[in-house]
Amino acid sequence: MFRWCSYCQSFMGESEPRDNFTLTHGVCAKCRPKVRTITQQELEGVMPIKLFFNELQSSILSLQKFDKSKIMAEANRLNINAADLLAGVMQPLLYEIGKMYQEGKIPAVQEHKFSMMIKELIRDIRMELLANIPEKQNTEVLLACANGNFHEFGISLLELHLKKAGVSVESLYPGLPPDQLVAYAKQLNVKVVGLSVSMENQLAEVEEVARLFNESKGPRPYVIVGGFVIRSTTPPIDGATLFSGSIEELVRWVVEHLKDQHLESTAG
Ligand code: B12
Repeated sequence: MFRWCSYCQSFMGESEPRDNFTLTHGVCAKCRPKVRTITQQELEGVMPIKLFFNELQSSILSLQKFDKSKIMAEANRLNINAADLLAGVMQPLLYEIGKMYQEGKIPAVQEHKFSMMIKELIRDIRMELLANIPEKQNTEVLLACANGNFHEFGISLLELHLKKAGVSVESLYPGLPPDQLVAYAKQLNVKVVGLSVSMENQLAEVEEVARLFNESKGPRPYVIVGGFVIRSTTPPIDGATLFSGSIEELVRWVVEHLKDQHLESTAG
């Protein structure tokens, strides 16, 4: 579920069950000290955001056109910041769209049109959020879609959050063949490679990347794998960390691991 603070309307991240894509309410750490008992506000504060989500969902179902500026204006009126809009409204909507399409409730064109709008939204938000963040010279993290994966929004969202946290990130999509990705990561000398997998058949590509890093000579990065498939149970991959946590947990994980010494390949 996607939790929103009833008091300041900030997105608090995901909670269990992870396969439930509805919005729910809570109290964020900043507001918690001000709140002594559960009030009507806690129950009702997130209602306008839920309504906004439901209206967007209905407009997808009724095959309406998406008006990006109207959506942004409504998010502004509701005091939802740009990063929260993407992570806490658009992300669950995308998951819902996947379900609607799978159940035959909407045609593929509707999913495509919504995806085009999200692409533009991410571009706008990226410019706004990252405008004042200076670029570092060296790349610390390389994010890439697994070879054959065309689902780019996951890594775009992670890139935004990592950059906001001061991490220097390069993203690649669509993915590269494993040998080329490994060569490029080594050339950049990055500490972390994050790979995104949306479908089971892309897991073999990621296993191959981990294997090539394991067998390469000299320093190698941490390999971390996430994405829609990894949200459910996936068998372990030798040389890679499977990550199904929230965006905030990922940012903490990366920042922590950037402090480590470079890993050495097992091949020495
Ligand atoms: C939008 C979309 C598309 C768009 C992608 C547009 C784009 N430019 O990205 C288009 C239309 C191109 C598309 C194509 C296809 N899609 Co599609 N798509 C989706 C949809 C609706 C949303 C995906 C999305 O953006 N979600 C929002 C992002 C933010 O979430 P996310 O990717 O999960 O990322 C989050 C986490 O997983 C994590 N994360 C992601 N990556 C990483 C990486 C690291 C390192 C870490 C730590 C974490 C992490 O962090 C993110 C933030 O929380 C999903 C539905 C769904 N349930 O996901 C289907 C879905 C993924 N697609 C699906 C399918 C089948 C396809 C197609 C095969 C359809 C077809 N027949 O052509 C093609 C495949 C293309 C390909 N080779 O990859 C299936 C996959 C089912 C499966 N498991 O096999 C899904 C699940 C829909 C469904 N229910 O059937 N798709």
